[in-house]
Amino acid sequence: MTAAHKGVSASYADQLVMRIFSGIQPTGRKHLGNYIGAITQYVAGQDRGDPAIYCIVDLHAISVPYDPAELRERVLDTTAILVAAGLDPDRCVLFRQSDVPEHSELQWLLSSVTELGRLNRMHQFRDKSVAQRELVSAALLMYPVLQAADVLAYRAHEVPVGEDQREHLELMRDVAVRFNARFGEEVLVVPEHRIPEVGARVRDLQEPDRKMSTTGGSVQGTVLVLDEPKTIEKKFKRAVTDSEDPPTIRRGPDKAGITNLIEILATVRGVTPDAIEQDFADARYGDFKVAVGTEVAEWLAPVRERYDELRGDEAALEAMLAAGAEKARAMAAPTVADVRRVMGFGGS
Ligand code: AQP
Repeated sequence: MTAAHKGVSASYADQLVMRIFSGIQPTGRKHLGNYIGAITQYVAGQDRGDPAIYCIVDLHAISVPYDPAELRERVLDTTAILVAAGLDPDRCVLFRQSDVPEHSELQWLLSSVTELGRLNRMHQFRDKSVAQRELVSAALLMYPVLQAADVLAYRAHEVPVGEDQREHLELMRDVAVRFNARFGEEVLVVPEHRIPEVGARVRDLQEPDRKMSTTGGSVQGTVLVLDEPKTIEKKFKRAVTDSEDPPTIRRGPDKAGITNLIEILATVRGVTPDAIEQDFADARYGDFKVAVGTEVAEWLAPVRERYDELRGDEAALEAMLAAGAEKARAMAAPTVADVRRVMGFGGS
């Protein structure tokens, strides 16, 4: 048993190897932050996970105002992006959350051991409820409990996410610990998060003090996976830097824009940020921005091309999701059965 498995009871640790779980929102507008912070990690996880389980979280999407017809389309967009990026439905479990009702059931059951005050204090809830012009739904408040149910249903050990999800991960760990203590059996596995060392927080190119984001960012500062290469290059050319004199390509707390560009290029090249600083030691900001833009555009081009091929065949995407849901249910159902048993539901 590794340190990552320390929350696992002896019986489950014996049965399980390394289950990875992560969820992603159904939007057709996946950005470079999602791509670096999550999707590239998902692809790498396929070789480590046994299995790696990836869920398109359409139930989460209804926590803010949405259009039902569009939701269905966006699920297919996201499926196509993930497969285009390298997810292989034969090597991982890829499915739509609402196809597996165990998620909703477990959410309700876990809400009984979740502290309301803690949900009220979650940063994402506070930010999104303040920004919400229409109804602030109870679903927005309950979002982290559903997220806990997503992961705990699979007894996953590892959750690859970006830095912005750290608080939700902590809550889900506490829910698992509290549940096991309350019902006296190690039914749930306490998961660990896996946050990448570089690229955990890709920043908006125009407002580098904030994360690149689907809902909160600037249009010019948000690089979409499906942007045309020319658009990507233009967005990087206009990236905000700083006024250091002489201009220096180095990371630093007062250099959010340049630090962001260094980390992005390090991820694209698969090298350390130090190596990027050395390579561009004598470069001017303008040349550096052009280099990053060109390399990111080249990096994403095959994903966009493959996406176009896949997105045209909706029946194939639906079949992929249905097969994934079947595999997912087979794993989630035994956990929910155990949870129900220890909570006192059903006949003995
Ligand atoms: N800027 C980011 N840098 C690194 N990782 C990021 N993630 C999100 N933004 C960044 C990670 O992407 C994963 C999937 O996110 P999601 O599609 O489920 O959407 P989200 O978490 O709600 O993030 P968005 O897309 O930016 O939407 P907003 O900000 O509008 O809520 C997650 O693992 C996340 O950590």
